[in-house]
Amino acid sequence: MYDCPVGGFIIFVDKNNYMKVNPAYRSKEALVALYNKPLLELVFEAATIHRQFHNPREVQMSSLLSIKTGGCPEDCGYCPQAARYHTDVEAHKLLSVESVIEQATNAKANGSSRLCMGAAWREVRNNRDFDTVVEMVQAVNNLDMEVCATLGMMDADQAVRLKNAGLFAYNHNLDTSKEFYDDVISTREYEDRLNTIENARKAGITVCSGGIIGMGEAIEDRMGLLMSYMEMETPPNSIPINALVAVEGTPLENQKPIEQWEMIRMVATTRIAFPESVVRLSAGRTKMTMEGQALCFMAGAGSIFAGDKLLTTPNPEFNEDKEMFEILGLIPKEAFTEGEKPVTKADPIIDARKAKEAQRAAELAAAKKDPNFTPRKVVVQE
Ligand code: SAM
Ligand code: DTB
Ligand code: SF4
Repeated sequence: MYDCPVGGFIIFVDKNNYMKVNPAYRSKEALVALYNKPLLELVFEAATIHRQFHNPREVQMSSLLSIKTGGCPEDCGYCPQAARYHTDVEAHKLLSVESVIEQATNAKANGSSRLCMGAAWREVRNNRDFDTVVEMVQAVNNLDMEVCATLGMMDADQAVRLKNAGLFAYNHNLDTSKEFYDDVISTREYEDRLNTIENARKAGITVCSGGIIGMGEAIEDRMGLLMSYMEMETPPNSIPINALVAVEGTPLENQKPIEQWEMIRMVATTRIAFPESVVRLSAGRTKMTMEGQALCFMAGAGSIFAGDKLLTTPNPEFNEDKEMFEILGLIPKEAFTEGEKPVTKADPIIDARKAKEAQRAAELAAAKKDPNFTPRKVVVQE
């Protein structure tokens, strides 16, 4: 039961009456008609649904952390991290586990209950870097934060390994409709993305998948994206809605910014179509007013990215968001309200490596005690 801050009336949330997809909007035509409804009617319908399935005062603060930046071999037309485009993004190798722990701890102290770690990879590879990411997931799960990762394509075994490390969510966006997709990306197929989402789902990881508006697509494409989720056996637990951040040097650099009304419509339509999912108001907030964002929360947005940087592009300042929460009466959402905290299990690959390192360290310490010990000479070639 919630004391609704907006209408001032009491709403009962029937947790037994969950509805993953709204049967009234199972076709693209129905979704397009919904999206085009008079704005305030659309927002009212969305707000009504939102209150039946979620606490309207709670908005999750999530922090994004780019753990491996730039130099990506893919050609996603929106992305400043693709190596082939000349943008200001400086490529950076994988962060250390210690640095991730430090940044996660700060994010938690500032009210974030989820950390989303992003890597500019085409796909996950079974190498030392992936072992390090597994350690990062273990460490952040130990901080009692929801751990989300977005690492590109991943196979079923890799998904299980991440789940065992304590991964709560995997973010892998379809980005747009099947029809418009080829206008934006050519180096990986829509089907590849669906497979990765399926691998996360099968491993028991919650799915976070959404898209970008403002790339030159039609309203039918925005609704086509939602139709792709309608057609899944289970729709995503979270649906991030991003407005394109047009970055100089990318093929989409000259795209005209969308009106914030379009963001509100997209959030509201997604909310109505998928009543249980968390709709995440994601990239593009720097171009929105507080009033525009308020309408998104009214229409069912249940999360924002907090902190002055997304992965590589700017986001509103932390203090601005703090003030917005105070003015609108929003409360940062606690971790694990949408699912249980995963249990971190031992990882055989990491444990074997650590055992080997410990053995080497012990051997070295013993050798140093030997009076005849002389360190091996390292020959540096000119
Ligand atoms: N490399 C991984 C992948 O593509 O799956 C993970 C990181 S990627 C940056 C995550 C998502 O960020 C993309 O799928 C896209 O939806 C979003 N994104 C990237 N650049 C963006 C931009 N300029 N504006 C809005 N969203 C963007
Ligand atoms: C998502 O849908 N949006 C976030 C998160 N998932 C990983 C990423 C937005 C990135 C915006 C461009 C950048 O900062 O590089
Ligand atoms: Fe690479 Fe991901 Fe950017 Fe595409 S969106 S270029 S896969 S980092």
